[in-house]
Amino acid sequence: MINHENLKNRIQLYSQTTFGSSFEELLDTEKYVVLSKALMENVLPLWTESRNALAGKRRAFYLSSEYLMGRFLTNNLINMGAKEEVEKLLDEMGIEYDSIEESEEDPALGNGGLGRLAACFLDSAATLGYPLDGYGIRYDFGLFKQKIKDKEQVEEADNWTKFGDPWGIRKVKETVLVAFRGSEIRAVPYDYPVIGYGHKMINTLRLWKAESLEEFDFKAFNDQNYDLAVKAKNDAENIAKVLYPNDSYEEGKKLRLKQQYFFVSASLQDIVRRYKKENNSIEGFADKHAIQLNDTHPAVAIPELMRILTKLEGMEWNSAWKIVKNVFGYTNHTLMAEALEQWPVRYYEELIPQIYEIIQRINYMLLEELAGYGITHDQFHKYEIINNGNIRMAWLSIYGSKSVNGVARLHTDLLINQELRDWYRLYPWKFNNKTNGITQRRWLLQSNPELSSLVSELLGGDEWITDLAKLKELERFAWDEAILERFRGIKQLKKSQLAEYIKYTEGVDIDPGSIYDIQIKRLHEYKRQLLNALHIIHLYFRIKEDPELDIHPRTFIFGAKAAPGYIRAKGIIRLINDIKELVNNDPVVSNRIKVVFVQNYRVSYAEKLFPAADVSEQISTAGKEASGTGNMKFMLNGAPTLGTYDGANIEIVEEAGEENNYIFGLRVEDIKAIGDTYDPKEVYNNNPNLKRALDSLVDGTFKDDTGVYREIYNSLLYGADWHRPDNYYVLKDFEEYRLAQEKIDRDYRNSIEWARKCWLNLVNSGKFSSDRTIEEYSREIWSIEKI
Ligand code: 26W
Repeated sequence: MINHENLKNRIQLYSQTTFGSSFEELLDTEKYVVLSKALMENVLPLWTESRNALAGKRRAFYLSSEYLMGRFLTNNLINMGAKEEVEKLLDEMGIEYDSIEESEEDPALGNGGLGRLAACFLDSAATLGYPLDGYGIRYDFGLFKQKIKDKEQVEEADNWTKFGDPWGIRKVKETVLVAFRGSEIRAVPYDYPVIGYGHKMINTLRLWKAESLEEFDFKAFNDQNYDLAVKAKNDAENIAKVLYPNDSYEEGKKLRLKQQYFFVSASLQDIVRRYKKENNSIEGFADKHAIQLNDTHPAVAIPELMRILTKLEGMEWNSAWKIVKNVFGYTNHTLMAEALEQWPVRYYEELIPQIYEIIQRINYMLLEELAGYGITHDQFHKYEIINNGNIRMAWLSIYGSKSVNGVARLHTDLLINQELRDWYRLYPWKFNNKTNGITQRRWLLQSNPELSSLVSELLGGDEWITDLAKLKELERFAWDEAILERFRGIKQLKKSQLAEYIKYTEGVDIDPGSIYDIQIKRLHEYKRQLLNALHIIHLYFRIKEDPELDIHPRTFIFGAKAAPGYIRAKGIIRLINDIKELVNNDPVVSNRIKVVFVQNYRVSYAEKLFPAADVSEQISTAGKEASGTGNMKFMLNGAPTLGTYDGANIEIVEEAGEENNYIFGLRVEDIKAIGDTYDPKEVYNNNPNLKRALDSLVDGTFKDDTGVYREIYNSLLYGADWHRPDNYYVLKDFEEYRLAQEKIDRDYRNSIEWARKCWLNLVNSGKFSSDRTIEEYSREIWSIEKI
């Protein structure tokens, strides 16, 4: 498919014209840029063809402030079906592909689950042939890079384009202007190809860069006012400068509001402009477009589309509203109250007054509608979009959309029965569930080629790559010991590879014969890394008092970034690193258990961790994790879940069997039932193991010069002024967690039985392909057809 001579010539040409020397002499990062640029030529024809095929068709757009795409090169090569060819070609030139692959900066334009979900969705839509394009922000700096220094998280800027951005095409001609009060900003699009697996369709991810209308004020410069000379430029560029590092905590920063309006306005103007090129009237807009709001971050799209339709297109308010209500869908990704966006009215007035006016009118319309339903004034506060000086973005999103969905069954049930109960009563037809999924292309085919080969061999083909439900046909091999042995061998290999990488990146020696027990996700109290940590402390003391303790060696691996302002989360990172020092440096204990904290957890690190896992830690407080998607990546790579009845864990064990997983702890109904009667001190006083572990936070076991361990200890036993003691039931769930861990320790020793559990997880993971999720969105919300 790829003409070798041609590609080689292009590679040499780009090497010379871009970096001034031959390809062989370039740095790996430069080789990456040159190779990618050269490959673009193989992408363009299909990309153009795919765009042309969209003319007149109904299409969907995904608006998201975050995309965690992961590295492009390998993924694009695999999806183009050209990876082996290119590897061979490089080999002929005496160049190793792997080091080029590893030199690519991992673009971290997202925080966690929400951003990675967006990336999986784009991959699935392009693969299945659905017309779904993404819109977002081309941040100059992605999520901070994390280093651990003296046990603590240190943040560094992530200049992800410093060696170039070969997959992004700057389309200056399609620049649009975005108006804020008193200033206009240029939004310049960068297009990234989203190549479907099998290379049959290429969709587009369009990310906007913020630029200034005026580059430079010459007069100010002449007057030696250098800062002023570039002020307009800096102010404009600051809008897309950096991704806000908060995940599930809303901070209400003006610049963040500017980011939201900036990319939303640019995207909608772009969509409308394209539509008008093909159509002479805007009336039919809703028939041709579905726009999905990835959480409320792009919710300002609702009043912005109203503005465009009424003020620019001259439509009547009511006809415009009909269109708006038929175009948008809203996905909710969290039940955490502190993550629900509310913007102070004064920010809107100050930055985008033209939009605030429209929101006010939408709010009046809502109240009139409520009155029409016979809802009395004293009930209005439950629904008001503008309430108490704030704009409630979730309320705006629900009112202005035709569909509202949660991301796992439990999550949607909780939305309907609790958080959004009042809205559900009003518009039951809007509510629906779309359980999340992940793309098997990146999370199995790419990250675990060895297991992929075994799967293809046993299935006699590779249809599973685009039809994950096929895996179910492999269920019968769960009783074939020869196959289970091969499966075990692959896991062993992935564990050795990870051990080598961890040695290289973290300098820690780990034993591939130990159980790899992995918890990788953002650091948050509700995710309860602390529960895991306390249990390790407990094991430490157990081994100290009984060095002969009969346990299988275990390696506890953590990866997590904390929001820079989240003090307690940072304290937990420090604690884990303190435990790591204590455990790994103890000659008796370190032969039995080890602790690793992988620095700068990100997509490319994740690709090495999931395939090597023996145990998947999914231990959030029941009712708090909307879905989780890491849980699915572990399952797909054959790791049983140690988890609570929360998010998608419930559906995972429903598919794979409870007997093949380790479920423990309080359920949503239990938490409801114990309510205010819960007293963590009682639990603490009655459980010596727990008491000993928890006391270590304050008894000098760890040096606590900042007092953060004392603060964590107090938060569990006494609470804080903003929450009750042990708000996340860490102490309450400790004993059941410990017992579940003991069971894992016993079960793991029967290696065939264990392999069978792992296998049954793998073969039952079909439901969790994002292909399935995208099919559901396409059919039930977007009403789009495959091209
Ligand atoms: C405004 C601050 C902020 C930033 C991000 C608040 C909330 C968010 C996201 C909604 C947090 C998030 O990523 N949620 C995760 O979404 C995943 C994809 O649906 C789910 O699998 C995770 O359970 C959920 O935590």
